[in-house]
Amino acid sequence: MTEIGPITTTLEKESIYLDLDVRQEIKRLAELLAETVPGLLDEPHWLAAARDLSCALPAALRTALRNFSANSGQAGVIQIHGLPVGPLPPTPTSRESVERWATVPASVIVLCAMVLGEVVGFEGEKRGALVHNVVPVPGEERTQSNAGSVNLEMHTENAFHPHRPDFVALSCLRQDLDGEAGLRVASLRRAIGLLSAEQRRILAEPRFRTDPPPSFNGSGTGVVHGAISGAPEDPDAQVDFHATRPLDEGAARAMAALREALEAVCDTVYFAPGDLAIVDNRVALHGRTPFSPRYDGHDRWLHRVFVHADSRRSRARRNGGGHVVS
Ligand SMILES: O=C(O)CCC(=O)C(=O)O
Ligand SMILES: [Fe+2]
Repeated sequence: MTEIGPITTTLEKESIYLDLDVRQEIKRLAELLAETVPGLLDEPHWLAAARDLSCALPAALRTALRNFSANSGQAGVIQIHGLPVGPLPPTPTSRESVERWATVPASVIVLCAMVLGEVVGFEGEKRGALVHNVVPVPGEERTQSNAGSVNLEMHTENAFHPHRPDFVALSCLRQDLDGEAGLRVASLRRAIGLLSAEQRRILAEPRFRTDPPPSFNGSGTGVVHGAISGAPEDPDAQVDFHATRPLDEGAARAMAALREALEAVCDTVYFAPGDLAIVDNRVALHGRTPFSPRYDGHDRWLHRVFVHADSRRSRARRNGGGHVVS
């Protein structure tokens, strides 16, 4: 049986370094999937093949992902290093960029995501595509979207949505040349102990409102909700520091304290090509540092995939039982 390198479960983060033979096996499976008819990521037949092949991933990788899905740990994020990328075209620069073709890197992220559950897209976001390109877009620099390059505020992904992703997978195809762009991740599991009982009580009350982000092109409606919910000692988070508004002064103070606590425990991930980070969107928030795109074909390029751990829950919002949530 193949082995993988050290699994470090430090308080910092969980990082997995793949051995050469494991990497070769993943590459073989990704190439096989990339060649699977019709070679289109959003097709049910291709997705079925991806699901089957994800079961054939090297056991050590599957084990790490399966354990992460059961308990994402204090950090709420896992990093896997050394995945295949292959030759790349220039980094796209268009708005709403998505991957529709089953390339090797798109196949890799879908294979890993399928171990955690079902991949999903949102009708109001990038036309429901399952694999998104996270790239800087000219003219979008100052937007609070993943096409921007100013500081991207910490957020629960699609915080307004009742079926927001359970996991957000981000893989790196190309890193930014200046090494400035970092994925920021802050776990509520680490931050919760920094808040008073009174702050936690307020945060759990429906005193916050979140509207859909700009990427949803104005579709969807806002919701009033608690910023934290569930087990008091290990709550879920539902907050976007750009899109969520406190509805009264007490809520504003509690939200500011939450922000400070999350900042105090925040970690920054600087990707290299072949790195994959998976954020547990229930317990960790993420954002991005500012950086300086050049739009010369060599800019930072990530793929992004959303996962539902239990896709049955969103069935009423998935037309025809497909992978796109309304
Ligand atoms: O660019 C990044 O590192 C993360 C951007 C982001 O929040 C996202 O794509 O969901
Ligand atoms: Fe995000």
